Amino acid sequence: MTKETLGRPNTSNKTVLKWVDEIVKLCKPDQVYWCDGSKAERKALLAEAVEKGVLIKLNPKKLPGCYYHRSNPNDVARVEQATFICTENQDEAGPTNNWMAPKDMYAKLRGLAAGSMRGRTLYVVPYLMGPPGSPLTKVGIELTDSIYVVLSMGVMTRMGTLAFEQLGEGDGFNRGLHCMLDVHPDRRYIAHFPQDNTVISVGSNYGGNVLLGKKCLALRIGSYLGRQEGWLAEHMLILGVEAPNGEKTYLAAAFPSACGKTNLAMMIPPPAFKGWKIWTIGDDIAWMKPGPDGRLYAINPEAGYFGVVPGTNSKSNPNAMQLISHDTIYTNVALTPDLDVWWEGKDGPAPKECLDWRGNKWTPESKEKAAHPNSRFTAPMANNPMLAPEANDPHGVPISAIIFGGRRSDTIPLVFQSFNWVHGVYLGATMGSEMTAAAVGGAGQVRRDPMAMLPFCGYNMGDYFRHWINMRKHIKYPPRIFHVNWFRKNAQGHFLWPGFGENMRVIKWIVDRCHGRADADETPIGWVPNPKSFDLNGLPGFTVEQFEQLQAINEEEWRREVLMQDELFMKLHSRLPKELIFQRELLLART
Ligand code: OXD
Ligand code: MN
Repeated sequence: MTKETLGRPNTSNKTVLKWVDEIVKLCKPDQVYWCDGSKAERKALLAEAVEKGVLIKLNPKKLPGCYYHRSNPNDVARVEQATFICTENQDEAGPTNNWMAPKDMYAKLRGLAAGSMRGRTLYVVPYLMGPPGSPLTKVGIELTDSIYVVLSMGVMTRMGTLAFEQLGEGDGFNRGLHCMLDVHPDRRYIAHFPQDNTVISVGSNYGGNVLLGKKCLALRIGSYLGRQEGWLAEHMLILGVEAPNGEKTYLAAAFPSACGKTNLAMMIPPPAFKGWKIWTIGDDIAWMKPGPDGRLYAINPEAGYFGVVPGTNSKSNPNAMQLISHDTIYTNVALTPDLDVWWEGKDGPAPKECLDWRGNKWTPESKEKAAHPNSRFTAPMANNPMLAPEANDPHGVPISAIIFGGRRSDTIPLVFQSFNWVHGVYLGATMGSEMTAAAVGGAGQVRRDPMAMLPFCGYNMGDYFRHWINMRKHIKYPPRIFHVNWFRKNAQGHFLWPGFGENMRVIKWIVDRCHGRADADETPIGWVPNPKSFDLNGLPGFTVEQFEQLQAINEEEWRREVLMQDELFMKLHSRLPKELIFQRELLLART
């Protein structure tokens, strides 16, 4: 950043200029910087962040172009209790969201933001969610006093003057304000005003709370806009499956956080699948709209990945290991004396000594983890060796299958297919996942997380289900809907399925079903593969009996499952579409 560019707007859009002026008057920064998104700007901002101690430059021989960041230890994850949907009526936000009336929340946040940028710089960050020129793409502008946010938004979005060019003189942009304040949990609010297309986030500097294009705009505000405008904003990866004959089939898949979405999006097929390729389009978010040919088209609104680091290694995700070997920002991993990074689950032995994510000395004898379990990499999608070129296609890709999944040690088979769209919506709506030992509620307890959108749906979840059901009328050739579970265990507590690259076998059955090539058997819960239609070649030691155990449908467990599903349905009863109640009755009658 140079003195000449400081304070000089790179747009003449009057609405933008007026709004920025209002926020400057409120927050009182010492200076205002308008980001242009250029390489020179990034270089200068990185140097400034290093000088200010916000980033540490990592060893350029081992990790060229990589930087290290530590967040405040009280600020390491999304905070659902501080996340609000502020609609005129509480019923619009629904029982699964925290709610406050917009007027009260605006008053509270204006009070907190007032004068909060004294002595600081306010950065104006214009960005696009989606490829330039796509009918699905949205413009956002984030005003922030965090240089870490500016640098991360430069990776995660298409950031800079191009967003002002797309906006022109219009006022159709998301207004985002982020004030770090003193990064104290008592003053932390992530507030969404869907009716004003506005997000205000204060008191945090953790990615999921402050990179406002991601969860806030692309999911919470996006889902609200999607219902009004006839599209779907979903917590889904998008991948392209290429068969040896060149045929490409596109799938979208929703899993709750920490179920391996990024790994699946970047999966490398096992040796037995010679000639097959998986291409990544997105690893976290899909925006989907019916296209003129009657199919459902998806774009990934993001331009980078904000992935969980621990557990990433050359077995779980070799493509990610390549991706994060250069030009990556690491947050809250461990730092070695030679300015390399380390995390639990990385290839090779632990360092003899390093600094943990808090900056304290760590040795392999230490009881605490060296890297925070939610430590992250921020890396541009362009560096993914298997990035599909279609990720930049403004038309998006036609989706043939939608996959829902969760982490379940019992009851749920490896894979099954819904009978039809509404039944598929029911599978998504009743999705559940086991919480890990670290989560409140205790290990093994199943949390219902419909479509993996529980923390991200910007309006009443019952209306969201209705929107999903209604979308069917606008899609002539709807994607087939599947449910998967990589995590089923046997009575001894061992995983029944090897997972990782072997998940390709499930993906192949799904692709074959979409093209009418694979057989399936009808069961009370849906269509399932049989050992003849499911490819087990080249999986030594894996028997047909094991496959049958994985696919087993235990009536007792299913009856319990249906009763458990009721918990969420009761909460949503006033807005629950009757189609879902009928699906439940049908399932009960079949089991
Ligand atoms: C994420 C999440 O960060 O889902 O992507 O929590
Ligand atoms: Mn996510």
